[in-house]
Amino acid sequence: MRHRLPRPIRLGLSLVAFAWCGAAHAVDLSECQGDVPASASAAPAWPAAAVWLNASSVQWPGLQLRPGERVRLHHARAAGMAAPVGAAVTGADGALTLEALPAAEPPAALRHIAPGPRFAVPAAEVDALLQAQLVLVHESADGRVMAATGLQIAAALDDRFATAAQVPDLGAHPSRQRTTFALWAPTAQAMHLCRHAQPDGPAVAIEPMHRDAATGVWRVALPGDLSGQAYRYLVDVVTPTHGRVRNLVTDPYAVALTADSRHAVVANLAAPALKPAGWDAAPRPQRVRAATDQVIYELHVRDFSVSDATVRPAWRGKYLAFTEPQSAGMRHLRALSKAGLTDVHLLPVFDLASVPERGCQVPAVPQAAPDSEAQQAAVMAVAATDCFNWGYDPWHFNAPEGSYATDPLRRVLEFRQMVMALHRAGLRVGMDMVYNHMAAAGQAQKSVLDRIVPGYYHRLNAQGEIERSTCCDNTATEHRMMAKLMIDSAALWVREYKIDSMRFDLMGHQPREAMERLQARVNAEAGRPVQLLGEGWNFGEVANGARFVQASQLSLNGSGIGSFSDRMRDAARGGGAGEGGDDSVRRQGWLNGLVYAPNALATAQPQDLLAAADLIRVGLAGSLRSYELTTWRGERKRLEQLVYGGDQPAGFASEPSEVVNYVENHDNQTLFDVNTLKLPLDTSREDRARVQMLGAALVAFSQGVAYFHAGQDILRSKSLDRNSYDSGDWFNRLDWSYQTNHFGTGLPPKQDNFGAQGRDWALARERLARDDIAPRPQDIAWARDVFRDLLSIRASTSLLRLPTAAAVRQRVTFPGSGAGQNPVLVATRIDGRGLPGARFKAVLTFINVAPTAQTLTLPAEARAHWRLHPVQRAATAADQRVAREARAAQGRFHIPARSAAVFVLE
Ligand SMILES: [Ca+2]
Ligand SMILES: [Ca+2]
Repeated sequence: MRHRLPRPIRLGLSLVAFAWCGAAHAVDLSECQGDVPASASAAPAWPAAAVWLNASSVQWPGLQLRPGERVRLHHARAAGMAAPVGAAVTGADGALTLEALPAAEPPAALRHIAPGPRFAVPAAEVDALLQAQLVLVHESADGRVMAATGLQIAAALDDRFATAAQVPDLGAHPSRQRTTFALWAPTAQAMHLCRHAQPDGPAVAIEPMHRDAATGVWRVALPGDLSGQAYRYLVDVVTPTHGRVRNLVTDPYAVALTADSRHAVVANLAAPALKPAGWDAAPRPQRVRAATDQVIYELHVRDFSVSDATVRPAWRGKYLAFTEPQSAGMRHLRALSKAGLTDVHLLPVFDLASVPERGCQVPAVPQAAPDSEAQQAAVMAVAATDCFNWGYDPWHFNAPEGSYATDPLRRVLEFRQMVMALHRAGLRVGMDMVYNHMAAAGQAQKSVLDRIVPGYYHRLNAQGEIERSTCCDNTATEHRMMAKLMIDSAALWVREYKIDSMRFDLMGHQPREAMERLQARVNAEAGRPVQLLGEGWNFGEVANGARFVQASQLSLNGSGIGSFSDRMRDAARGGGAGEGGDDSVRRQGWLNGLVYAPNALATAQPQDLLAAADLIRVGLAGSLRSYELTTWRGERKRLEQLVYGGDQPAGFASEPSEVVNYVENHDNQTLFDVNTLKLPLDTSREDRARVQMLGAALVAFSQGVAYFHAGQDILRSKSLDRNSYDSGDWFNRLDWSYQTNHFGTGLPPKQDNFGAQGRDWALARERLARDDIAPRPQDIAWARDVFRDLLSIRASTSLLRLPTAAAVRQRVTFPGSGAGQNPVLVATRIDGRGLPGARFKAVLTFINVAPTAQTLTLPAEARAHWRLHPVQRAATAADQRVAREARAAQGRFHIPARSAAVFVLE
């Protein structure tokens, strides 16, 4: 039920006076009680096709205005207007006849709106207009409605209230003398604070708030330190869909929350009670000097420990699991840290909407056949109320998620305990930030931003509907206060939680300009560089710069912000994200048999393998625009001249810090699973493990940021699930006892894995039912140890982590490339002369993907004394095939089957 005002309120001349007036006769404490009500969804009174260009003009795209006709802006404080075509507008308080303005190009920020006439709005009226229901009407000479539209308000608010971006204290701020509350809501007609003495107890007080006319920020200051008290706001505001409402809503700047985000909680993050012992003085790992030093492990808090029997039961799946130093999981992370891992990147850990924070369900999953439908049926039956979700559904950006705390009221303290424990293990902590959409918008129960400033925070299409290209209700980080929220939030995490690095979900939906301001701000807050990377995909309503210069792969170059690279990923894995049916088998990659080990459905031609080998080299050279490669056709080309995906440059980065190399992350199938689809069915278990480690070697040997998915090192499988965001613990768990990789634990959930006519399930069944695919413990242990050797090799020399494009151009070459090459064996030579930290005079890495040994003869190296890398020739070397069989003599390099070998000049 939506919450309508009890009676119309008359508008006072002074907005402040109005707020007092409203408090005096219209609001009582009962309105503060209970849960935030859900409103039935409703269509807007009018599509919002007209757009404010700034605080003094509007444009009506497509309007044809003939002589004698006019455009009038009708307004109604209490909403409830009607504008029926052919009749007169009803319910308005008044109307302004708008003067036409000369035609002009729209401002750059509104480049996407269609042409149409423009009209001036009198500046003196704008504040009152923006608080009222508005309808812009095309009227005949006798005042009948010919057409009516709502208005998109963002540019007017960004212009009129520009100084709000400098407000430093949005949210609740307690101190000994007083506690201040501040919320930006320039279109609100009134605002009250509901205060609860106890979290989730009844509201005990309702306080009127006062509007600052310059910024549109509403404030109240109350005596005393109110830390620990809960609060919400009552916002009287006109919505496009529900007329004037009184919205009970939490605080988008809340730093703490009660269970399930029912209330915001006042908290002083500097208070000793919210800090683990030693928090302030605890040292942070100092192991990343250049962004390319990062070696990242992407990990979900719950996956990490939910099935780890060495963690006390109450801490499994929780932040505190990281504080069990002797658990199997922490031993695993410490071993990776010792080998060279620098960062753990956590999937979303801010407050998310999709997991109950108390009383989540744990499904009883039956023991059933490896290809049975029964397991996924049991998991999916409770998916909406179980304890698992990836968490890409942000609710409150500035508070930790409560389901990962042992008690949602302890979320701040326990999050910090996790950070401290990871830092103690030598690992930096990165967060996955999801500012591109919200869990909900409009008058939905879990909507926050849109119930405070309706129509402002989300990106709208030409009809005023929220764009949903990201899956969900897209935010508009090109709007001043949405960008401020994002930047303030990122700053809070680095300042208050010692976050070391950040990854941004669908970063291409955000302006580069906002990301660069964010970068400057987090660096300043932290007093150190905070490395940023993200998904720079280019799609949706913002694609190709339609609205702004994006923070996307192709337009981030020069920013120093990293983008995931699909170039090497797709060449290595084969096919691409989102493929299904026979394609998911047919389209093999460089790692899993393309041409040289065809599967039953394969149709690829030799040139496909040659082209893939060149894309692998693109990745090894950091996907740099300026790097020159001789292609398999014998042409010398800069990587930006090489074509990828039909219409894109293969090289997109200016500097190696701008590329993130990976072959597996939480999206799509794990590498083990994709290889299961594409490798010939009779591939041995040992070879499956070897192929997986060739993928890891590719990342470890590439210039740029190295990025791995948790469990990639222990052959992680999701039983072929291609989208496990809500597939429960069952399809997402990790086994740090190294007994199983969870392949063959049932058909993956039907919703994203069934395929056309069930073809994907049929292909899955064929594989899951086989008893010769799932690895044995010794295969998992082998992969685990080889992976650590690969990290040690990367850590051993700065040559695998070159910080600049100039250094890559100067030092990296690809012997054996060009025309006439052997595409199954890719060699990379990196010259070490004069480079600090190189340790070797030169390094030569080899990856042989073929199931047979390969030899590369390099006459130029005939006199050099190449030796296997110390890690690979040590008695403890994990890959004994390489230790025994890889050889270099007189410029002949012999690389055993399916092996990655590194030679050095000492
Ligand atoms: Ca939550
Ligand atoms: Ca779930």
